[in-house]
Amino acid sequence: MDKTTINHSPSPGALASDPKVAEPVRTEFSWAAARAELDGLPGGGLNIAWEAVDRQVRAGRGEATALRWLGKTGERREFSYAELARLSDRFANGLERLGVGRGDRVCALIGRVPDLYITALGTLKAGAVFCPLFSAFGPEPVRVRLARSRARVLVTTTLLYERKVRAQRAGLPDLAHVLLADGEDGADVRAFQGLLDAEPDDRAPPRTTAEDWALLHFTSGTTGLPKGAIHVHDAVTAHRLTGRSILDLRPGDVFWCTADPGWVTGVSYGIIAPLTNGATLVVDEAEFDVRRWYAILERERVNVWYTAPTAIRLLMKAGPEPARGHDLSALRLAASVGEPLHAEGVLWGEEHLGQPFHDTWWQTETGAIMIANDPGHPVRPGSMGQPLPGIEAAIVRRRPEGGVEFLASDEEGELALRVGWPSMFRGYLDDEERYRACFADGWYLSGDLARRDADGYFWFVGRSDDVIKTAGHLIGPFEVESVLLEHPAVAEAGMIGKPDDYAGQIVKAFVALKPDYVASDALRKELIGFARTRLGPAVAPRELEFMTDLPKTRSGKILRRLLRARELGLPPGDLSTVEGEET
Ligand code: 6R9
Repeated sequence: MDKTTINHSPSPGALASDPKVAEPVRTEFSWAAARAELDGLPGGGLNIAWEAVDRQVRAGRGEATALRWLGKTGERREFSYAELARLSDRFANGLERLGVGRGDRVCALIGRVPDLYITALGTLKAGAVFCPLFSAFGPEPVRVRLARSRARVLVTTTLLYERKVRAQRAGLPDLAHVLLADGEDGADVRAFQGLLDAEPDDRAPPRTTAEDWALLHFTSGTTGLPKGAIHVHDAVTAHRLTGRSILDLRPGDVFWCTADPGWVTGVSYGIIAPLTNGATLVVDEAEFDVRRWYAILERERVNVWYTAPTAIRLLMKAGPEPARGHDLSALRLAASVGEPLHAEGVLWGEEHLGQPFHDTWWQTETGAIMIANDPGHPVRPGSMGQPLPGIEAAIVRRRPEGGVEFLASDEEGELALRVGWPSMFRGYLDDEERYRACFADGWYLSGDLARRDADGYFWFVGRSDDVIKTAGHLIGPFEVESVLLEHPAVAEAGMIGKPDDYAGQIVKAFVALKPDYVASDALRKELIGFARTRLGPAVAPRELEFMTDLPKTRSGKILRRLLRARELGLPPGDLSTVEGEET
């Protein structure tokens, strides 16, 4: 069967005619077999960075290009697997000399530049924990994450340090070392390059075990501060496998993942999956730009492309003209993640890029792709696809007395996964209670609402909580609302996701003012500006509306559900349930 064929009809009959589709092959799968395909460390144990680069060098692929970096202003730099192995060894040596090792957190607050990749791999080799911070975060999200992770090292640039960290350094007692990618040694900082230069090229193999902590990814929930999801080195088993089986990555492939490594996709699939599969990683330092993106796809002869619905919608908005005239014949597979991908986007890919987008579903907590339109089956446009081999997914309802109840085909409920895959998060840092609340009866409860059709395909319905996805970034209401509440004019603040044609949702805030303040356009602008300075443009509200009072429960909790209903012009619903809503 042609793997790019789109099955336009979601009727069971259309699939039943194809035995490969009706009977997904998942019986022969075992995680132990997937793990056995990895190299492992010479003395036993497992290490993500070793599997990503040293494994390729040992397999005779040291001269192959691991990383092809495209600078904002046209520079190009290539790093072979052997070079990345050497540079990450040096960084690991440097960390060791600074006394940083097993379990210590190393944060990176830096754009898409080669030093970021060296930092990630070197940190993992040193047995420390790599924690990426999105470089477009403002000072407040950066401070919260540095403090919560108890970071010992921060790799950043002079500009980002001056703007977002320096003034708060006194409040970060654990932060012993700040390494500047573009800076000199100074009173409270060091030059990243200087640290590398002082170290030898080689190093004994890492000594990590499969269950040692490797990655810390902050993610947001409805309440409270961001949660640090902990992943272990064994996650590489799932990264490598899904890179091959879902993204179809083969040695020598040119792969472009457009996600920023400040978020989970940019690490799992922007670093680990492609390198462990021997692909060449294309990294573009610049932000989204329609013409630039088509030019990259063509010029770099990208074989496999992993991007997101916001970008796909922006390409669609630009129309077919910019795509025309580009030779995209190298493109073998296009895939999408992070937000709902509608059928139109899938079909548009087929028509204008020559490949349909394969939707994939996963989360920070799952660490790797769990549900997908895999390359071996026709895409079912609009559906997230089917659970991967080794993954058991179900649609459930939480029973009030505890435990879960399984729902029938086509019923909407919470998407749940049976625990036990290697890239499952092992905890939320310092928050055992929130971690435990994610599980019931041996199932991980995702917080997403979905349904499964009679053929076993999953369809996204929405979120069961108040987090929002804007341009693919997951934002928690608490972080935004608490910053607004710091402004002297603000008495109450509530945040919702407002539907948007391109970003999926935008952050919209509702604000009630303190008695002495009067709502005005100038004050609205001031509040948005205040939030942007503190939170950064990716997180701050794009819209802000004044209200006399925000809807609240009897205990005083803001009812964002009613703010959403108001925004969409929907009836507020049954107020008796609202009154009882205390969670
Ligand atoms: C990888 C990543 C996770 C949330 C997830 C869901 C949404 C992800 C999706 C999707 C619809 C898809 N999401 N993939 N929604 N269709 N194919 O994005 O991780 O940032 O933790 O976000 O993103 O709501 O729960 P993360």
